[in-house]
Amino acid sequence: MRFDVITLFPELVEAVVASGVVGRAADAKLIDLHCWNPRDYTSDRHRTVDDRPYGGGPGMVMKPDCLLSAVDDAKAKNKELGIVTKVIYLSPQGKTLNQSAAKIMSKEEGFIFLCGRYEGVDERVLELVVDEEWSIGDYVLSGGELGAMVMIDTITRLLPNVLGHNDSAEQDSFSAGLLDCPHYTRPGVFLGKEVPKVLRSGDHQRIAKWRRQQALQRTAQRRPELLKNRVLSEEDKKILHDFLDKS
Ligand code: 9D3
Repeated sequence: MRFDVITLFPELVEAVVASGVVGRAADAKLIDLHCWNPRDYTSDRHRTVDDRPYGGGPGMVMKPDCLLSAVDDAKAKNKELGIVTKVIYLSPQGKTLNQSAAKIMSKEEGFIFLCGRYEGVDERVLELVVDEEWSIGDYVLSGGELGAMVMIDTITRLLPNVLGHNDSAEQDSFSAGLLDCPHYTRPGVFLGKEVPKVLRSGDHQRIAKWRRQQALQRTAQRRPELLKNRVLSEEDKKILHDFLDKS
């Protein structure tokens, strides 16, 4: 999977491949990240990337010319590589990212992420080159970079061979859409608080059932909307009803 990112802050975005799961995926050449800085496509003495908005008002708008040149270079590179990539604009006006959207995106060959700063980018750039607009949630960020990094992280985790064998890829699909169960490690007693006995019973069937129960309970309690459109197995229904009856 190839990720091209159009950004005024390449060092910020490159941090996403500096460590952890995504870093190892980059080391293993499972992903390839390239940043393109619109400032490198300016030709004036001050390397100006923004200008005042037509119609007045506060803030600045990213100029269209240098942005378009950067996107065109990224596109040309991908064409040379024989890779088909959509241009995604990260913005609060976009569709909100979720796990099922990320799963669909993980089947693509790559993406060109366009990150805005200031009040945003000149609308004509969006009309000319942007295929899709995505947000990462309903809160205000200072620019698109964190959005691009979130998308790179979540898409990368879904690629074949990125997560280890035991890691959650398979487990995730089983419990997809549910909150996680509690986790414990040694010591067995910490500050007087004991690890639930069932986890130390060695009875793997009981442990699996307990974890499922915890996941269902916590989801019902904290994020009931996640269960709304979900088809529950008879086993899950029984676990949930037992819990709801008691509470
Ligand atoms: C306070 C400025 N706002 C005036 C109404 C508009 C605004 C402009 C630019 C708000 C945020 C931004 C920068 N945000 C992003 O580039 C962004 C973003 C976000 O803010 N929230 C969630 N997802 C994303 S993806 C890109």
